[in-house]
Amino acid sequence: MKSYKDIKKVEYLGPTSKDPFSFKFYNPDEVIAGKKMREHLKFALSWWHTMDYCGVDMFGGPTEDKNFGQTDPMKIYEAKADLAFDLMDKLSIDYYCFHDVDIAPQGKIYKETLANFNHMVDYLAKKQETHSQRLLWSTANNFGDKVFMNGAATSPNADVFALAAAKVKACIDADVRLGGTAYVFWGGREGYETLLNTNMKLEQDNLARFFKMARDYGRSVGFKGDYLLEPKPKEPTKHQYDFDSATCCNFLRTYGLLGDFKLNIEANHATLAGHTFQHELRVARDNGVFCSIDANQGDYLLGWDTDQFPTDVYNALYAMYEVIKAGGFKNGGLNFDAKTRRPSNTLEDILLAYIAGMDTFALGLRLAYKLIEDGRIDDFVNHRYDSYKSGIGKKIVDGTTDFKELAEYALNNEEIKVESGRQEYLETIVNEVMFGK
Ligand code: XLS
Ligand code: NI
Ligand code: NI
Repeated sequence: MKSYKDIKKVEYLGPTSKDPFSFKFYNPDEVIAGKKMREHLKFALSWWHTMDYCGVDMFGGPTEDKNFGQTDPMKIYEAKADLAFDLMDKLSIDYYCFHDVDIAPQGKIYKETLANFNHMVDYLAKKQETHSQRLLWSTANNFGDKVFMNGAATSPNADVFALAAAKVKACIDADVRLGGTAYVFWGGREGYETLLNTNMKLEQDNLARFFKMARDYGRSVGFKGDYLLEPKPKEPTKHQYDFDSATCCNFLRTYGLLGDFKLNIEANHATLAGHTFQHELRVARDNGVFCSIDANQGDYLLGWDTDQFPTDVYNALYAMYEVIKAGGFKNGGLNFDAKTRRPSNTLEDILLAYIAGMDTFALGLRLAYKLIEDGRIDDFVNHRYDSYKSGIGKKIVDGTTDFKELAEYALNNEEIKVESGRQEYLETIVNEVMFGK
């Protein structure tokens, strides 16, 4: 396979199909709970993994060629764009996400790079005229170039801070042009290797200054979407400032950025932080900052961001449960921040990988609704806190008691009956919902 042009569209053939190039669970226009599956899931293609990544790892060079038959640098990137839109058409994917460096060739100096970028933004705008896909979010790669080795907005060098700002500005402009509804700040190298050379307070203050200027610029040019932090605890730096959802919430609250800023939660980053994906989503939901997802999965035996396509249905179910409870995707969506394994080096593998990820989240969506309709889990959680609905518990919740009264109450309370958490039973319910008839 040389391109996606001549292949047939991937259709929904249902769970009994053995055709590898069909969806078994994702039926884009099927309505579930009043909304089409494609609107519930808002799938997005990640440009960097899909159109650029060539299988390179620390031990070896490319296993794939993604120049798509072209040699002129700009033609290579135009070919990538053509192919990306064909691929999205074939897979019924409605959105895409990119870093500035993913979509256009690097120039010798930044001026040239920016001109190349703007050329490709025009090219994408043209593609959008004949295709239904839209940009979901863009982001600046402020970590790859050597000038960012000490960070970007947290670099000790103000010239680097300025360059980072220029790159974010260009991406926000692209967002406005291409209809993007979010702008993502993944921390890149915003963190530290050793405190021996780091003024953490100044770096974090500068990061907040950077976010505020980005927000104000975006609003001044009509960007109405959400600004998103993408938590990650480590890699590339030893300690990333946006460690996890809770750390990001604290940062946003401290610097008065809540409202404009929300979160893009990545499954593999949650694992690296020692949390489940669901935990990170729950923290975001409870703090009113849930917006978008970078769907992938890690390997529990490996301590880095392996960015595998998600195939774990339990995690997809728990993730979609949180998404539904958070009111669904609005400005965000579900971007596959995932790449095929190094030996899966053909264009067919990319198709198969997306089909796997999309079917997994389609199952997650279907099963999450089943679990909610079943009602036993929600009901259990609800009743578990019954003691706060009347008597002393209600007083605690209403804020109408104090330690004096509580101590008095405890003294006169002769027998405290604490109920079972019933974890094993609840896990069985999930299995029944997943595998029962
Ligand atoms: C890296 C991040 C990155 C962001 C976008 O670990 O996941 O891919 O999603 O910069
Ligand atoms: Ni990501
Ligand atoms: Ni990642």
